[in-house]
Amino acid sequence: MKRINTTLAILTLTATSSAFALGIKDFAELDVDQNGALSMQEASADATLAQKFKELDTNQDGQLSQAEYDEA
Ligand SMILES: [Ca+2]
Repeated sequence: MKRINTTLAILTLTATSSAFALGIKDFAELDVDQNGALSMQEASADATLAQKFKELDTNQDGQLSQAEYDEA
């Protein structure tokens, strides 16, 4: 039940982000290994996100955190 609530919270957040407006896939959907960050390989499942990856990776660790993704 807790997991379902967390999922709903994530979906709600995603629905209000501009990433949603841009038509970028959900963070949770892109995070295939569910480690809480998107690798370039995971991000490349979405063409728009892949294009913005370097710009969004503000700490340049080669991964997009949820916070970095939310800046899309
Ligand atoms: Ca990941």
